[in-house]
Amino acid sequence: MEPFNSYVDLLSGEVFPCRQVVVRRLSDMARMFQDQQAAQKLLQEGNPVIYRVFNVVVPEEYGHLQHCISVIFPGKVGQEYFMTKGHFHARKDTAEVYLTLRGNGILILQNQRGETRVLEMRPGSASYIPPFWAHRSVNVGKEPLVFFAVYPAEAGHDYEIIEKQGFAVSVIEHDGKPKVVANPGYPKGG
Ligand code: S6P
Ligand code: ZN
Repeated sequence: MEPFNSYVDLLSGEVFPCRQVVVRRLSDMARMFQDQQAAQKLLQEGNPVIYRVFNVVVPEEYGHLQHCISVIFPGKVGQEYFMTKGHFHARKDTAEVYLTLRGNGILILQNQRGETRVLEMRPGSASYIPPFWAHRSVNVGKEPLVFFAVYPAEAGHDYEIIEKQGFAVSVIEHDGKPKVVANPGYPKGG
């Protein structure tokens, strides 16, 4: 195939040209938030967009590099900040790099033993997600969190484990600041 450029608007995160945009609203992931009462209220008030992903389309084959921009909007469900669904890669032995372009976030990582790590996301942070770590990004700031991701094109996404069990930690606002807390719903022993 021919080499090509894409262009990123560093403020909005929009990619040009873009043939594939994923839009995640609260209704797509409402059960992932801790405060179900707050989630239901927000759903009734208008079902906000939580994030968008602008994908550059490349063949989903070994050797290619998938790349995209994610934009997580600022906001909270109860005290919990807007976040992505989070996933393992379907091919768990594939890594990923996130380069944050705008905003402030926390990247939650969790391995198959249920051990978690968190990394800060701010303009200029290049976060390395090694193979076998599930990942979820959380916008803890007041502006959109915009980051560029690149990963092996054959990696795929596995949302099932996270949909069932969630992550062992959540990020909530406490005294006006983000705080990483244990998730009471997470099954003990991973
Ligand atoms: C893909 C990469 C990101 C996420 C995006 C949305 O491997 O990690 O592009 O897909 O940030 O998150 P999620 O969990 O809904 O796919
Ligand atoms: Zn990923």
